[in-house]
Amino acid sequence: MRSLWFLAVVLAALGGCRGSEQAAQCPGAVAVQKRIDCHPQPGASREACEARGCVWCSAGASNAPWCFFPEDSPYGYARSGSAQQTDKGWRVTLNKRQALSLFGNDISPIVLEVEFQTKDRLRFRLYDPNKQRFEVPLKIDGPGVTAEEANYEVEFSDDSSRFRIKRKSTGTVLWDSPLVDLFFSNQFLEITTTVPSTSVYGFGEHEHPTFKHNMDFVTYGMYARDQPPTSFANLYGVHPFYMCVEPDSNAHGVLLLNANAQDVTLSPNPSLTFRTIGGILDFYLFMGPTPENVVQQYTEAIGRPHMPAYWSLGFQLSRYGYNSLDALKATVDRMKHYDIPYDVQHYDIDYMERHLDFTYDKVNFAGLPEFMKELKKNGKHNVVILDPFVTKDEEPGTYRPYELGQEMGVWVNNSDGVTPALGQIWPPGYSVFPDFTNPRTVEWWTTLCLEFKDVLDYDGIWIDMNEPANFMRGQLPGCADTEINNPPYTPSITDRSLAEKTLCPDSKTYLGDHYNTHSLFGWSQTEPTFNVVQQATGKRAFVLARSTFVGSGKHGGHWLGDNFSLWKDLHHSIIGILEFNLFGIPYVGADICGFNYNTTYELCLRWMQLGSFYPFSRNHNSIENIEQDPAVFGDTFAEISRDTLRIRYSLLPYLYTLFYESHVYGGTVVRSLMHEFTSDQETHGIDTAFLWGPAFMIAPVLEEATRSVSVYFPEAQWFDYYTVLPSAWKKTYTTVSAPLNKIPLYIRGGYILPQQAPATTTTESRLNPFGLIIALDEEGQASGSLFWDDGDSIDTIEKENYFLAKYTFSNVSGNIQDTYLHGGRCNLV
Ligand code: MIG
Repeated sequence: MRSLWFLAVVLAALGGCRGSEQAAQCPGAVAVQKRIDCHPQPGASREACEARGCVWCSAGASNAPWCFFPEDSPYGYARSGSAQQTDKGWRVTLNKRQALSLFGNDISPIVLEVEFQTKDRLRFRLYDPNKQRFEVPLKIDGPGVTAEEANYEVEFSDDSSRFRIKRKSTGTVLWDSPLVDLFFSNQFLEITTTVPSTSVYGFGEHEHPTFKHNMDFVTYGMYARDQPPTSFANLYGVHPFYMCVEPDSNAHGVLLLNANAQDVTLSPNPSLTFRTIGGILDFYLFMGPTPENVVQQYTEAIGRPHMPAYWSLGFQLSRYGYNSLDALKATVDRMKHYDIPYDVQHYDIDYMERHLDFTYDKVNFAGLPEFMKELKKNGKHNVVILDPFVTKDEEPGTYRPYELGQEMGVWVNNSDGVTPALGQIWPPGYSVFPDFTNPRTVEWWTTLCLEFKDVLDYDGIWIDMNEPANFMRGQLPGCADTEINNPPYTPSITDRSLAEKTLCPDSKTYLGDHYNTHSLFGWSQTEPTFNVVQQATGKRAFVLARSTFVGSGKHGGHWLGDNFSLWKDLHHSIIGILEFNLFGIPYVGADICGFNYNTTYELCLRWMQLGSFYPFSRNHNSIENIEQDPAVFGDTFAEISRDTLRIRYSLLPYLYTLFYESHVYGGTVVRSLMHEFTSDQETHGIDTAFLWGPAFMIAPVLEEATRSVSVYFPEAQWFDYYTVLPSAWKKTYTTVSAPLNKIPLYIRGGYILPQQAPATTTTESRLNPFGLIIALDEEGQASGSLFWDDGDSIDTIEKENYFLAKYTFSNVSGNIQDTYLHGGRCNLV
């Protein structure tokens, strides 16, 4: 009672103080929107703030920091001497200005080096010239261009106090960093830049409430973590990449290639403040100028998305906790009963014997090998889950994965570099963690996955828990209290702990301290898994990875993790999918109907409708929740799901062609309206609808008990997918009807979309007649293309084993509606 009362008084006092103190009362204060946090860790006080030489003032915007750098900051660096020419650019030395330090161990001098890699890609990095620090093992290089050839201009301000990058063609300043706001100490690196607008997208992995960011002093932490999507939490993967749309609609992108625990603050100035606790500040700027160009240039640098197998574009079923083959069979039977399109079956950890990798439960899943073969015979495909931890506590001589790994020395070690780190996760006893940064581990993993193929005839592998997850805070016996385990600054991540739910930062991996390589764990597992799946199956690989990093899309897809069966998660899934398309991982989806919690009939139905248009379309559920496959809710539900999935299946030739384009040219598959209608500011904030490529709009219902959707139609000729009628809507919101059995879908005039009659599996639908949807623009023109190959051979593109058609159409009658109807579903000969 007393403490409650006390709390109330404190809150009232804080409120009063905020309300009455004016910004003008802040001595020497910079404008509120320009404040940069001088006390980013919790526990700021006036005393602590002033001891750092910073200004303490509680007046101003509610989210603004109260402790911030003064105009004449006692920190930062100053340029020393003139620039030296290098191979592809120049470098300058920067010296620390004063002795004062925020977090100790400042490094001086440091070097700012600029590389003109291509005309649209600039690398600029800040590093310690006297000591090799950790760098992400992802080499991004370019042939080099001259300053004249580049589309950007790099300069210092006249007084050398700021480092700037401009877009040559417009003069827009894309990057502007005051050197006084630069920090480069052993465990704290910080840099701030203004950005030319508040249309900023990206940074992951998070559950962002909007696709276009709120920039009201919002901070996002990045550090791989086994964490169900929650606002502001750092989730499974790390993608320090953003895209910004400039006021004149040109777009650029920026990558900070750094794998250490980090955070970024988006401020209203507008500006961005990056803080990381290790490595170097290694930035890459991509000039666009269209949003699609930005993603193309980004994936040119980090690796193009892999080409998925055609079957993996089919609908997929999964659940954690079928618990028996019989339960699984019952699900498959009712899917068949309703003839719901369905291509892939996933097997979660309950197929294993006591959660042991490379085993299957011979009691509850007796007959699993035969069952998988049977599904395969029926044109379906199988995906098995594998976890990255191996129990050490089986009877000697009984568990080969552990014994072979032990013999080969493939585990992540304790800080001594010799004894394996022991955590506790799904398997019984204590587990060790394979260190995929070690080539020997890759050998071990390859051997086991190949052997396992003879046990279970899988087509793809789902790699879960590779943050890596651990149910403890650090390994046994806990983390020593050292600077590496408890750095002076811990970024804004959940629990402010680097060891919670994972290993201690001082653990040793082949590439160095876990402190540096933690967020690369899943990334380093993805490529070897991709390679072994190819080797084992002789076909195009399917790898579904939970933890991703810059470049993961080259070898894997991603699902958005353990979402909840809640309406807000339905909406958030669109944002996550749009973001992963920016990150070069277009093969992405969320668990349809929600993973955690029990779903409801209506939520699940709306989710089946939306999920029918996820690039990776899988209904997945957690253990102990009610069943939620599309056949379990009765006739009506099943019929609606079947109808929606049939639309998906009929458009798979279009989706597949988009994946081909993404694989070859690097753009997105699913994209926001902003990508296509960039100059229309209204599109910048839209994340309730999205597009497949340039031409197909999906405008789902995202709210309960709602039977209509407000859809924004940008400037184009739009056709209703169902009625094939042209609409008069342009640059306007229109409320369209969406009864329970319908998800609003639109085709954009000017495009030709290949399609094919649907079937229960893609194996069958691929044999069906093709058609074209020809939707004319106002000039009576349309164009499009079709990529076609056998759907699952490796390297069909490299070997030129494919068919590529380009279609153009010019209207003769001048009647758009007629053309759409008559040309709409013709067969291709
Ligand atoms: O601790 O394998 O995100 O999809 O069903 C949970 C069981 C482990 C987390 C995955 C989820 C999967 C579940 N896994």
